[in-house]
Parts: sequence; structure tokens; C-alpha cells
Amino acid sequence: MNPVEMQKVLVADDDAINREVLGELLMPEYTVLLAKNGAQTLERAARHAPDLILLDVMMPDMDGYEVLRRLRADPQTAHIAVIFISGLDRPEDEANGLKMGAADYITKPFNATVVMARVALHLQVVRQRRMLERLANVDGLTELANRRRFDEVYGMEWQRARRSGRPLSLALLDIDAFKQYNDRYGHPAGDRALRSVARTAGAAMRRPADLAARYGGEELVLLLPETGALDARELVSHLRDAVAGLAIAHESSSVAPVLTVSVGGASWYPGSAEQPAELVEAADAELYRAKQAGRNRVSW
Ligand code: GH3
Ligand code: MG
Ligand code: MG
Ligand code: MG
Repeated sequence: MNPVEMQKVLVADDDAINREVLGELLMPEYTVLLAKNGAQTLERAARHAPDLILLDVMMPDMDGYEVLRRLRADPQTAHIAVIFISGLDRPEDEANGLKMGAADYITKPFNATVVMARVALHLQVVRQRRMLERLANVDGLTELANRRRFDEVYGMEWQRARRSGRPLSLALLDIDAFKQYNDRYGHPAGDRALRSVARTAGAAMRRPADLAARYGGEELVLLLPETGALDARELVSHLRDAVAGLAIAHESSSVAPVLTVSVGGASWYPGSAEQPAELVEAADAELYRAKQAGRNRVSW
């Protein structure tokens, strides 16, 4: 398998021999990371986002239970699968570890074949979970976040803006004369054009929290947390330019000989008693205005 596709396993054990034996065992099939104590485990988990952690329970600085608790408390590491590997071999130790949220519990001395089989099993589960998450959150055509994901993120960002008091901007983008585009060039070409616009929108996002999603049909929505009207409008204007700059021929458009988009945006400055739906309505009203004013423009 290509090394960049190899799944990552973090082996956390205070005993150097254990680390080495487990590392050697896993090395041929996985990218192996090592940690010799609890603090290092947390640091490497956050930095390298391993797919699975083989976690020793008894470590001097911080035991495995505490490490697991802290992993779960940090959103960045909360979903990493953990297998406890421990000399504590009473049934209640095992039951306790599983109750804490470990995917599995392996007792020492371990059997190499069994360790490999269990690691493979849990990495398979991780792969399947990723696939499900993708199916649930990503639009198949454009590969942008889908409407379901947007609704979820929008709700969270709205709350975050309310707490922080920082503005939240939202824009709706709609392709101009897209019906004519399909009529003239065919639906498959329309799909390709939509994908190009989506890719351009995705690339225009500047911060990790910025989100471009497919709102429906040939409409995209852009969510820009901690961004006021001035900055949001500038970003969106660049995006409008960038789409026209793709120079996708559109001979049937009355707007321009190339594919263009209209964008309507609105910004919320927390403090007013507005509701999330009102910001979308305001952006939609601006989009209507951009269309009325001749298309291929931004209205805010
Ligand atoms: P305008 O927005 O400038 O007012 O005109 P329009 O022709 O783009 O009108 P509208 O936005 O109402 O039309 C949307 C068109 O987009 C109709 C539909 O066939 C097309 N469309 C929506 N989703 C897709 C898609 O996934 N693929 C393709 N090829 N076409 C799509
Ligand atoms: Mg130990
Ligand atoms: Mg539309
Ligand atoms: Mg349109």
C-alpha cells in the first residue's frame, strides 16, 4: 500500500521493550508513532491524528484511563479509536476499560497474531465510520459540504457568534442563466461547470472555520464566521471575479459570453434578537437584488 494511504497507529507505553515489540509488529502494515508517557500520547494524538491508539493502562505520569478521558474531552481527538493494552487482566479491569469508551482491551502478555487481528478489525471500523461520515456530510457531485452539514455547522456557528459577540456573514451564490447553459451544452457539461464553480468557491475560503456548501441545485452557501460585512463582501467579490475568470464559455447567456454567478450576502452582528433563518432570508433578498440589477454581481 502507498505510505500516504497507510493508516496511523500510535503505540503508547512507558516500557521501551513493549513499544519496540509492538512497533516492529505493526510497522510493515501501518505508519507507527510512539509515545512513552501520557503527556506525549496526548501531544502526538493532537498533532498527528492517528487512526488508532494502542494505550498502555499503567504509566507513571498519567494512567491510560486519564489519557483516554482527556482525549475524549478534546474535540480534536475525541473520536480516535483506543485499544487498551494492559497487564491488569481481571475481568473487571477489562469491563471497566470498555465502559470508559475503549474500542477493545488486550491483556499482557499479548499474542502478536491476536494484536494484529484486533488492530486490523478496529481500523476497518474506523474506515467504515469515515465513509459513513462522508456520505452523510459531503455532496457527491460538488464534493462540498452538503445541505445537512451546512445546517449543522450553521447552528453551531450561530451559537458561537452569540457567545463571542463576533459577526457572522453568510452569502448565497447562484449561477446565472444555468438553465440555458444546460439547454445549450447538455446536463453533463452543466454538472462539470457546477463542479468547477464549487471548486472555486471551496478554494476561496480563507480560514478553517469558513465553509462553502451546496445549498441546493446550482446554489451554494458560504458561511464566514468572525467576519464582518466589509471583509465578507470583499472575499465574495473576489470569488465572483474568479468564477468569471474560469472563462467557461456560455454563448446562450444574456449576461456575458462566459459562465457567471450572482451573490447575495448578509452579516449578523450579535446583540440584535435575530434568528438564524432571518440571516438566510436577508442573503436571499440580496441575491434577488443582484439578479434584478443585471446578474454577475454581488449585493450585500
Ligand atoms: P438565473 O439564476 O440567472 O435567474 O437563471 P437560471 O437559469 O440559473 O435559473 P435558476 O437558478 O432558477 O435555475 C436553476 C437551473 O439549474 C435549473 C436546473 O436545471 C439547473 N440545475 C440545478 N441543479 C443542477 C445540477 O446539479 N446539475 C445541472 N447540470 N443543472 C442543475
Ligand atoms: Mg506501563
Ligand atoms: Mg437557482
Ligand atoms: Mg441560477
